[in-house]
Amino acid sequence: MKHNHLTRIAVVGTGFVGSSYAFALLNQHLCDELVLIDMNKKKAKGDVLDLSHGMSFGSPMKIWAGDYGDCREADIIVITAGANQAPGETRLDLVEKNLKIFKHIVGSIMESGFDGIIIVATNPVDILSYATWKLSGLPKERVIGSGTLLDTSRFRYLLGESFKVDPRNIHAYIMGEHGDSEFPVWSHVHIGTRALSNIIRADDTHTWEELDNIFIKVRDAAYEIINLKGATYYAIALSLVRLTKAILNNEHAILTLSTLLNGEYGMNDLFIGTPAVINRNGIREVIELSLNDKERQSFQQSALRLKDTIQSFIT
Ligand code: 6V0
Repeated sequence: MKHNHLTRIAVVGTGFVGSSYAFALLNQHLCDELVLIDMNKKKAKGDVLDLSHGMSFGSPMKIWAGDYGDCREADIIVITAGANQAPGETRLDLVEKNLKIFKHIVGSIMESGFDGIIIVATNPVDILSYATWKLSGLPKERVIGSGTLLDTSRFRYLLGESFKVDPRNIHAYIMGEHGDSEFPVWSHVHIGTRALSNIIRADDTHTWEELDNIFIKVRDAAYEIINLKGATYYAIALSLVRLTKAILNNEHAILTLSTLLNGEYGMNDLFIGTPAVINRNGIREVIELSLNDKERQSFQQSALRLKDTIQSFIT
């Protein structure tokens, strides 16, 4: 990554998610330059005007509606372009449509001479992150899928509500596919400093049935929100800002992201959601949690589902 220059972020796809991310960036001084790229250039131009008019209240930055040539100088490119889930459609249903779009987008990004970090948010995010890694030829640590970052945040929020503790003091992870086969790592949940299993043993105000329902709410949250208002975008935008911050500030933060497994958890050649350490170079390392038998089985099933899709559509 380049140093001593203006920090540039490019967003490809300024729909609900891309424009919400741009808005959230404006509220935190994370970059000097923000380029919005969309095949619907009118939409990108409209967003640039609308965002720029709030600049005197947000953080100063240069924003413009650009094209792929502007990716060359970018530190981070966030891809949120593509079709989103229609009511009743699973994330995997989107594969074919979005793979086609990604061939064009990633090809154009790399033609610009881009040499930074790509963050992928478009669904199905694990499959499209793998495709981006293959299509770009970038090192694995510099292609990052948003993975189960949002699901983990939903999980922490709901656990926080249930235990009446600030979600930022809940340590809990959702792993696996960002989708129907994801799973909660109950064996590593800590409410503040106390292990969940100890709390349940000592206290009869919480039951496993209630906790299972919390996970079901997390897993099915996107369906619920899409049924209510057609799309989900604010929380994913904040998740992407959190990840951007961890990279640009060289935080070595632990976030649950979709990354290439290379022997970790006994798995190879797929992108899947796992806790990982993030710094200015991208993924520093995958954290291998010691999973119990049930969790290991869930992880394997989730991985198999992704592998099947990769084999059918990519290899
Ligand atoms: P949207 O509002 O339809 O925006 C998509 C944008 O992409 C539109 O502005 C299109 O014009 C643009 N676009 C389409 N094709 C191209 C192309 N070839 N080149 C450039 N731009 C193009 O969708 P929305 O913003 O709601 O969702 C975007 C993606 O994010 C979808 O795949 C969602 O499923 C996904 N999400 C991912 C989440 C996650 O946790 N990873 C969460 C929510 C949504």
